[in-house]
Amino acid sequence: MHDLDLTVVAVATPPGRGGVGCIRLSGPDAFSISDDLFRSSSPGHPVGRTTFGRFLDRDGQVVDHGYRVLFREGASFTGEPVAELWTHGSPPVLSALLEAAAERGAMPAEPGEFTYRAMVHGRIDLARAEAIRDLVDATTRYQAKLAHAQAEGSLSRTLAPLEEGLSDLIVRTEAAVEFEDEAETDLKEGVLTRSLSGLQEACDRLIAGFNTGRVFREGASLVITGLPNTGKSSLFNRLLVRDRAIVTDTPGTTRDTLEETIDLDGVPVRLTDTAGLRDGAGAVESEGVRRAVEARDRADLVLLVMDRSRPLTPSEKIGVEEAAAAPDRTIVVLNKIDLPAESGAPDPEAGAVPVSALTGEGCNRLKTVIREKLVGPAGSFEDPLVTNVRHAEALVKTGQALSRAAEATAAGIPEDLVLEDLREAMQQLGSITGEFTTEDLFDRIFSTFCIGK
Ligand SMILES: Nc1nc2c(ncn2[C@@H]2O[C@H](COP(=O)(O)OP(=O)(O)OP(=O)(O)O)[C@@H](O)[C@H]2O)c(=O)[nH]1
Ligand SMILES: [Mg+2]
Repeated sequence: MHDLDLTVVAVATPPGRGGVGCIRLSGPDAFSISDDLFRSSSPGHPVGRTTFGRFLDRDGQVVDHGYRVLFREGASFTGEPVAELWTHGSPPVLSALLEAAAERGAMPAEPGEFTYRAMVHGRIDLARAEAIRDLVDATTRYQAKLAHAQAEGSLSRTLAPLEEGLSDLIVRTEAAVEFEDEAETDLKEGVLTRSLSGLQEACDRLIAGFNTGRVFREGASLVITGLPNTGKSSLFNRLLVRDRAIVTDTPGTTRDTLEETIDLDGVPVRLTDTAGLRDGAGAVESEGVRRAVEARDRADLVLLVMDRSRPLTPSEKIGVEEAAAAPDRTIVVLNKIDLPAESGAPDPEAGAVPVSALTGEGCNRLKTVIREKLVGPAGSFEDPLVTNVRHAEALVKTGQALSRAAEATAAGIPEDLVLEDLREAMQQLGSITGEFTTEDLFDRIFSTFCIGK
């Protein structure tokens, strides 16, 4: 990140062409640099409203017309003086203005530099900054909703009383250690234990919500597997609502794995179609089978597809038993229910989902079952507050330090040693909002942002 005395510039709209494009300047010279790039009949620096005018390149030639919006120091996203230039979304116009701004001393902003500056100037904390990145990166509406709530401070507000409670406990323990003989500072029997268990419970609740939160944020992988010709590719196409995979009546049609993402009511699901599992196939198909097994073993959830119209093979019967033993990871799908069942064909087992990939019958129920396996029944969970792995890891470490402190207290270990664990817990909790964070971590986090944000 640049020195805050420097003014930075970037295109804030996505790369490519569009109706409008925006150049954003932030820093002490944002207004004056933008003056050199903009001609208008309205004089001065009217803040907070749009002014129409013409935009000039480095040689003073008009390149476009549009609007300038100025934000005063303390009243902008970054907290610094900001100038936004709204042009047509034309790449040559935007690059001419970037060049003109650079000529007048603006530095090209690094990824996430505007958000970084907003954080340094106290406009937002680190957790909210990361949520803004997640909002920009969201691929489903639900992801966007969760990220927006966090960008507005839902997580930071929840953590604030925990931080306060912990800090209060540290101060009181410090006083008890420092003034050992004074009755006033003595920690009453059980106070430390009770406070610690309250804090621990709050951490545990947040971590529990994370498991659901992570699926919404990062998505889940779903692999379709089964014997050749059971209708895996037909089901893949049906879930995708598009003829993506080749379907024929020749067993062994699919060779390589195929991957596409679908949005299951807000849950991004990476769907993989695989080669039918069988021994003794040729070299190409055998490689497909190897990849299929690898994909299946890595998946969050497996759809084990069987042809319901004919008897199950011995290996399918084993598959059904294995699925029953791991119901969280496998859904048995009995396909081709539109066909009459041969004698010996399986009865729909408990937990198995009957469908017809050909007609679509049962596919909506299958989607509901998939979603429930991944995030639980609709309405069974509250919107998770923690969706970010970094935050969850910090909470786990906070919880561990708190439980070490509780164990030490229970074992009658002197309070000055308990203090070390309490301070560690505070350090971990504070790293979420950025209160205790190193420059190095900031660099790592902000490098995952896009330029212009
Ligand atoms: N009647 C009926 N036929 C189906 C259904 N699903 C698939 N089929 C047919 O079954 C045959 C095999 O379908 P695919 O989707 O290619 O099967 P697959 O499991 O991907 O096969 P491989 O790629 O060879 O492993 C095709 O002729 C499909 O039209 C279904 O629900 N009902
Ligand atoms: Mg196939």
